[in-house]
Amino acid sequence: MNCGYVALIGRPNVGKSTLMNHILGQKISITSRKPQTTRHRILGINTSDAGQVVYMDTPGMHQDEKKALNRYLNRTADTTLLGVDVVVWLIDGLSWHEYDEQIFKKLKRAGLPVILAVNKVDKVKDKEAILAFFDQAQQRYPFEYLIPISALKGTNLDELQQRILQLLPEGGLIYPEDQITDRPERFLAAEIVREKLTRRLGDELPYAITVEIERYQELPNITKIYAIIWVERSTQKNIVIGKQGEMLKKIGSDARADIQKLIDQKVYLQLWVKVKKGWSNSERSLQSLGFSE
Ligand code: GDP
Ligand code: K
Ligand code: MG
Repeated sequence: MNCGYVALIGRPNVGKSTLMNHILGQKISITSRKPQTTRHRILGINTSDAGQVVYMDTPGMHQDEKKALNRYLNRTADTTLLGVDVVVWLIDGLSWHEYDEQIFKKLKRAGLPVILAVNKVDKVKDKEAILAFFDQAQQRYPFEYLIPISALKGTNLDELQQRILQLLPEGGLIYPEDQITDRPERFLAAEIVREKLTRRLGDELPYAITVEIERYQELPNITKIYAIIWVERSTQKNIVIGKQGEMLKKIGSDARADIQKLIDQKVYLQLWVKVKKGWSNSERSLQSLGFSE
């Protein structure tokens, strides 16, 4: 069998987390229309008779290095290429962006086998254009394979997985065959709460939010989860809570449904909103909130 590590890389919002979730058939990595949704490196492990593929989902690179949170995200994205066997580079649309030029440079240095996956082909009408783009891409970099996919609809994901397996080294399992991620359930629960916040709140607010699980109690018939939603200002707290608590209630029930699906057990979820001034801009607050690698 073939076993190894695969880095999923590409600009924010190209669909890296959506791809990993579709392949695993579970929500391991949260997704949204907004960049910076993924903040942590998360492993998704897919084991079959043919072998074991360990996907590494990563946050994209972020421009504004003044913020401590962005520096953290960039460090995480930067170190991902160390130690992987294969790279899957996702792009969205048939053109290169400024950000992609940085990726070309990094890949040339790393010298790893790379699959170029053009994602969101469900939105592309002109299929001929994809082939023309592949011709042009191959002149820029010696890609092993070029595959059009839809992470959302599942198009060509079987082919993608077969190609990945072919490129992985022969060897034994890296993780036990029933393990699907390296993150504990309480981490995934916090991420699901953050996904609902990110999806329901306006464009800027998600960046000021982090979620901390204060208590995670696994009882025989129910799992009780007590979470704190940290924001940076009291005005943000009011928005998260909403009129008569409506917003917080919606976020709680969305999150509870997804966590129940994930852990396959009844969930009681209690959410508190608290203010910690400037948490995203302080290395020390980041550490105390679990941002460490
Ligand atoms: P990431 O930042 O690269 O991890 O991107 P996400 O996985 O969070 O996806 C960003 C957005 O693109 C989300 O709204 C996804 O639903 C959407 N998306 C991802 N894959 C596809 C796809 O194949 N087709 C379409 N139409 N949308 C997609
Ligand atoms: K995103
Ligand atoms: Mg992501």
